[in-house]
Amino acid sequence: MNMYSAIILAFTLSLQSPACAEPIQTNATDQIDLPTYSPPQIYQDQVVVRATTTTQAQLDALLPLTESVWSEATGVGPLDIQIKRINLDALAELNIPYETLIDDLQTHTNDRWSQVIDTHRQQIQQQAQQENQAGAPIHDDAWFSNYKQLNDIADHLNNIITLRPDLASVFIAGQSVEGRDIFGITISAPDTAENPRANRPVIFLFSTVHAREWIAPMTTSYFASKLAQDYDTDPRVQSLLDATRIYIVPVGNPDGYLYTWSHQRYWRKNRRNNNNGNFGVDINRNWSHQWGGPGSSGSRSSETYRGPSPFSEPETRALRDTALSFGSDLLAHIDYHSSGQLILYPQGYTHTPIDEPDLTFFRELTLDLSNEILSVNNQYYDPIPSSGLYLASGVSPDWFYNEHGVTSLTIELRPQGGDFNPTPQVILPNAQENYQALKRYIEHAIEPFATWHHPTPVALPGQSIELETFFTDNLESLDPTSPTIYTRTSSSDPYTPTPMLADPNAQITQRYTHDTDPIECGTILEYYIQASSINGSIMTLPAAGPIAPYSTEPQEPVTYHTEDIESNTGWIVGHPSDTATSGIWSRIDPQPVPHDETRFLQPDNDHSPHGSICFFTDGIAGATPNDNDVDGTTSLISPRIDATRADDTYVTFWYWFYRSIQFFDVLEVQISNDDGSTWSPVREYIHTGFEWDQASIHIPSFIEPTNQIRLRFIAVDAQADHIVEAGIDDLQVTYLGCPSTNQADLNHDGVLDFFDIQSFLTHYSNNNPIADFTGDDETDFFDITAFLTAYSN
Ligand code: 0X9
Ligand code: ZN
Repeated sequence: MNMYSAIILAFTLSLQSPACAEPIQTNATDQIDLPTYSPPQIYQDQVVVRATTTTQAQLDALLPLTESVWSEATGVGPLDIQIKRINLDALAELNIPYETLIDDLQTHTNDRWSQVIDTHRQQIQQQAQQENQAGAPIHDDAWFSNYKQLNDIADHLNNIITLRPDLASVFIAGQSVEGRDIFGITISAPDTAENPRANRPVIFLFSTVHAREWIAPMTTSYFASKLAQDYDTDPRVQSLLDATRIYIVPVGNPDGYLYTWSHQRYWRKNRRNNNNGNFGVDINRNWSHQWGGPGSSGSRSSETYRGPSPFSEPETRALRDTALSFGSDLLAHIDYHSSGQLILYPQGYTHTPIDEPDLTFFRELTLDLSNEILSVNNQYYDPIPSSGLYLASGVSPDWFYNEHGVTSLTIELRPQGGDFNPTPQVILPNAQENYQALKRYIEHAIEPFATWHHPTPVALPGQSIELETFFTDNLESLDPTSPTIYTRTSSSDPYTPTPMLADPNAQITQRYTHDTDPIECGTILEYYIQASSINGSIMTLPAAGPIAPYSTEPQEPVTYHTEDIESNTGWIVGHPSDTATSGIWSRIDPQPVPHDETRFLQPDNDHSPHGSICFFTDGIAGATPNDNDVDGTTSLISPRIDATRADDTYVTFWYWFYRSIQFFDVLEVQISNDDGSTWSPVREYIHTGFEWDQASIHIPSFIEPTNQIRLRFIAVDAQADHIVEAGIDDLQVTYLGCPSTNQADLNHDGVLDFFDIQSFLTHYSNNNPIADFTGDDETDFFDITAFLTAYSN
């Protein structure tokens, strides 16, 4: 062990003993007297606009004119920028259209400042009244009714450790450029002989490496006091804190944070003096993994200046060293930012996705967290890879995940649009919804060695299926030879054990598979999985093993209604409530519109392998991307669907969605069971995938099935300068069952009749592969003969 690790180790050990916890020292000169302080009026004659560039040259000319980029994404297209009003003329000269978001930045900032001061006054009064009765409680929602200065945040943590030294202690992660302590708090159940703290794995959370993101330290401060408060009353929190140590650093960039209170509300970086009058390094471009790559700047004046070398900044080093001090105890990490309502998983420096099965692991995890958040205040957080937002290199999760195999996320808090000044009323609901997600995140992290199994895939009659299961080493390592599957096809038989096959390992997740024997229709396969750690802990999936196993019954998706859009079978474009003036849905072979060198915002082709037509919002390319896109709302209504043939009827369809900006722009899907008189919401697509994506909707989950079902697809473009493109193709209606044995029973109703002939002829004339009865990839005369032969049997 070198000297350095020895110090780290000693430091870590000291954290484990709450008796050593000294309160965080605050510096009175760091505190502003809110009612009397007047921040310098430096935003006079500045505005925030959304400028839309169409070429890299325009963007290159634009950036030097800006004071700061507010959008999460810097790229050609719409960009939110802070800019001097006098520079707007230059935008006009550069032919860059813009729309004003904040007309007078100084007034806006002053308005918010007065809000903070008014709330502060009220709070002081309330506190004075309360303190006459009792001391400050460990957690008080009222504290979250306003933004708090650095010292207040330190006091908040100090209050927690004073009231609950058995649960919490504070620590210093390191010092900032200007020498301030980067403080944090550890929350964990009391240290006991049976469950020593030192054995518990660590969840590491930090926030506010970007100074202006004021909602972030409020969120993580909420976690600290709320966890401590809930420990006594909420068994769920108790078991989480029994199992882990939660380390929270609310303000990763204390110098910058103070500077946003005292000098520049919209300061982002740390306060490094870069000389030449330039200050600040972006701490979230200063981590070593792929440092210097795309989405970071080598220019000292840039908002995303990466610093002279990886970990050049003491703030980044403090967070890194804290993480390293946990060694292999570190299970999971989150870096909280604002804004945009996003749950970002690795990686950020490249569009190349991470390897499977980690990718599936992160997708499922973040979708789950998004649903947790949604359940609290109905706020949607988009779970996407960070590169889906924009490329950024030297960001923290890339380091945690790629260099250390630690599950790691960036969460962009409220609001949805890029405002660093949401009103103080947003603090509490934002914290509450994220607290809900945090609890789930910790639960995912602490299974002894996390294992999960996908919902059993549907077995096709007479075919083998691949069952898969996943393991993530947490506290203990999986014995790689141990995963075994136990199967049987009759409940009176014993189970047969078979070792599962290991797939090549990814960074954090190991996948094991088993191919079953072919399963006949009418047979039920029951199975469970067992594995052990190298320490001998046994994990059974599902937990009750042979007593309540997983089961699967072969079922085939039986498609009895197909709409390939090659002919119009009753689709309706338009609804009285539509407002779109352009970009109206039409049946068309879409014309390609490039987004960048490799991707299209409007595709070259429809989705069907045969044919070329789909529904698209206009679908003509136009002179610029913003021509012929949707402005307003436009509705497309499907033909009538009969959903009464089976209990579980699904509609699947392929959709395209592109939007140029995170805003209210969306592709909404609604469902009706009364032929379009009334509509209920089904889905909202907001993520740009640059490809056709398949959606599957289980009708009974949304509406009472009838034979009068219709779907309505509404493309919404909230603002004319946004680009929105949407497409729909290949809609099918399907149920799961054992299929009819006669191939000519095309509508799968068990009878051969006129409807099957009609269906055959429609498919035949559309060259639909369903009409390819001879299976030679062509629809020709021989298929008619083959159909008639099958029909007459
Ligand atoms: O740019 C950042 O550091 C984060 N966004 S913020 O608006 N808070 O500055 C997001 C980083 C996420 N990573 C990638 N987009 N690659
Ligand atoms: Zn940020």
